[in-house]
Amino acid sequence: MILGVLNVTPDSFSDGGRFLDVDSAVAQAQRMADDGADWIDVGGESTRPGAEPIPEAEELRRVLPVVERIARLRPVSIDTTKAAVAARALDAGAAIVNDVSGATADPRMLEVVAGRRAAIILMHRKGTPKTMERLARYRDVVGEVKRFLQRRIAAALDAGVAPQAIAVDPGIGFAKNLEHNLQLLARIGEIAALGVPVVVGVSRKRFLGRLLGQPPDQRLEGTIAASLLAVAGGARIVRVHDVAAVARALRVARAIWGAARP
Ligand code: HH2
Repeated sequence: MILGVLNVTPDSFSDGGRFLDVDSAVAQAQRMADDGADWIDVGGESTRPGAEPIPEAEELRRVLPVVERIARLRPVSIDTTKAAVAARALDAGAAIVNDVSGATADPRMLEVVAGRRAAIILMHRKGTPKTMERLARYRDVVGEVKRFLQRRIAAALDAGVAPQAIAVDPGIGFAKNLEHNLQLLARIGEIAALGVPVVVGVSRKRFLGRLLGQPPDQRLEGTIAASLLAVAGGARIVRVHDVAAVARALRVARAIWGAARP
């Protein structure tokens, strides 16, 4: 499945400032839906390394009008770590919360998701966008990420979130260096063994730039290669900006995987 990225921010690392007005955001959502996105992920606060946090009112001002207008096109996930933003977005038509803190940043997040019978993506990160770069230290990155996600699944279940409404994400690029990202992608099956759908977001990320020496707008081939291999390894959902290209690549890959089965 494909989760199309729609950042309504001035400062996201690859599409910041492009979809700030509601009409251009809605047009981009429509394009992604036409191109094969199964759902659309709306984010109002950049999480790129070093990004400044923004106040709740500003995040709401950016995301709510967009969520309201695109919820009819495709299911919408709201990319936020704030329970109040999640609550308002769910009330405006979103169906899923995508929390890059694994629902640790706001103690009310799981209660909000459970109370509205919504779904949640629990992502692994360490620290915040301001601090995460110096926290990229692990003895066994896959084991640590897996244990964190297992604890967060248990917390979500305890709060009353339905088991079928939980997905996890290893958080590629969030307090991880190149080697950590490669390890997580190579061993994504170990995360999938947790038994809930795995989301992977590699789209245009810096580790691809490190490997290829390309700026964010020229990382499409890397995004496709890493997304396909993640799905081959057991990920169920890829979070991408370039929906049309990734959807086409996935169609070819699926045809080949289908032929391998008798
Ligand atoms: N990556 C980003 C933001 N949200 N959510 C999930 N579940 N997984 C990810 O890998 C992920 C995410 C960062 O990418 P982007 O939205 O393109 O940039 P920015 O945070 O600068 O808006």
